[in-house]
Amino acid sequence: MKDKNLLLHLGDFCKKFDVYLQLWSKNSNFPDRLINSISYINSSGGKRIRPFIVCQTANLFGVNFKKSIAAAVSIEMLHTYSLIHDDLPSMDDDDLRRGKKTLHKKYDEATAILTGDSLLTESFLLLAMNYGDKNPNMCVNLSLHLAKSAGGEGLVGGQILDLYPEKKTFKSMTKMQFMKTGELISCSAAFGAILGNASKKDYDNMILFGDKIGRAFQITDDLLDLSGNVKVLGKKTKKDKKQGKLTLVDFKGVDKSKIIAQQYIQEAIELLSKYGKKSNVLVDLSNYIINRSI
Ligand code: GRG
Repeated sequence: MKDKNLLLHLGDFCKKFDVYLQLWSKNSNFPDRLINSISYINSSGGKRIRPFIVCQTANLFGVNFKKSIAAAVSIEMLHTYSLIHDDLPSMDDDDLRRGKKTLHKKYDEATAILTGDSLLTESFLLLAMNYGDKNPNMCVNLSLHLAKSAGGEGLVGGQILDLYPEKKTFKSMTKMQFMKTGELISCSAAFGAILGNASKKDYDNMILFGDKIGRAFQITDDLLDLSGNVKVLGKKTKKDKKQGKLTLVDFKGVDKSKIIAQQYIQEAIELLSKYGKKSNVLVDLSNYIINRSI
């Protein structure tokens, strides 16, 4: 029942959010081909979990949608770039994403690379344009956090380790997965604290909250890859096995992996308890992260 409420809430958010995403991820000075490729990828669906986390965590600190939306769009643009590049032939080589053709299949490889490059670059421009004048300190903090989560210590580093593992141990696998998936989810929660000028304690709390749900998100992703439905998921399944990639499930088994994900979510929910009723939506979102089928 709570999942149903959350999905209604998330659905309403997506409707409002997508208007800004379409508006801010491109402009009329871009070449038509780029405008079209960005429009295509933006309208291909996506759960919008990261921007939802930004706006909901910002709300904990009294920040409204109007002030948090640019940061939320910035994170989603960066996330979209990472999906486009991950699908490329030189990386995961996928032809299906969100139930539609991947960008390089719809257009070509060069267009897909450049569309990703544009979204990555413009995500930082968006932060500068929306927060730079009004609050330079906040803008620096948002940019710093996003750059660290997206660069060699985060997404890009995680992707390198995924393609070229240094070791095949449990520790290195979990580290790689957190860099690839967890860092940006944790950054989304940190954004809420930064936007709300939260105390250091609350900032650390949000990072930890994001860390826990990020880990649970990845485990659920691995479980869905194993047993999910291609039509529902909108992407190919059983890829980890085919590509010889190790996941938590290989080390712990399906049942134990589900228990571990559940434990992370329990710990995440405990971190929200100090915010009272204001955090109800985030509690529901945390539960949804492990119950989702897409
Ligand atoms: C290319 C720098 C670079 C990084 C790629 C995104 C990524 C790193 C890899 C994608 C592979 C993958 C399936 C990772 C698992 C977690 C993940 C990021 C899933 C996709 O996120 P969702 O489920 O996607 O939020 P939607 O489509 O809902 O936006």
